[in-house]
Amino acid sequence: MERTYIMVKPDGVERGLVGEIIKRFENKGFQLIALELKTPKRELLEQHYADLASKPFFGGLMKYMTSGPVVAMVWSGKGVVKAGRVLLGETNPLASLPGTIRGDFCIDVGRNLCHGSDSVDNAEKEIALWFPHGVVSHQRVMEKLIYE
Ligand code: YYY
Ligand code: MG
Repeated sequence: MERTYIMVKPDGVERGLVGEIIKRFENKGFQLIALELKTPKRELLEQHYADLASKPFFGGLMKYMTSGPVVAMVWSGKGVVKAGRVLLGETNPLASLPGTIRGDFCIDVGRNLCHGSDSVDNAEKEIALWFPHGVVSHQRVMEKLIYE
């Protein structure tokens, strides 16, 4: 089954929106297969955001992302990478539709509450980075109620 890496950023944890974000993925029918509250070191975040290292906002992004604990999660399900990005909304919250997490709960791009992998390949890389000891999933009893 497809997997994605979803992270509640420090502002989302601080604002008490962890449950709200989890609820949206649960309501959709996706399965939570790993979760950890972590205070990541800058080195881990530099690896996670390696493709953005040359961007002018990179310093601010590192400061934001190391400002407090994050909630690291792995979710699984059919099409979960793309659908997870739809649940999150656009990178810029002001361009995100109401009904999405960023559309409903935030304004600035540098305080956009949550992260979601942008491709299946990157999802697997991010899962390996954030959960180096691996992730085990179990077969849900209710699977037949979600998938035809
Ligand atoms: O995948 P996503 O989080 O939607 O956007 P990315 O282009 O990967 O950028 C990662 C992260 O960087 C974004 O969530 C906020 C921050 N950022 C920023 O602060 N300013 C920008 N102009 C673009 C991105
Ligand atoms: Mg991204």
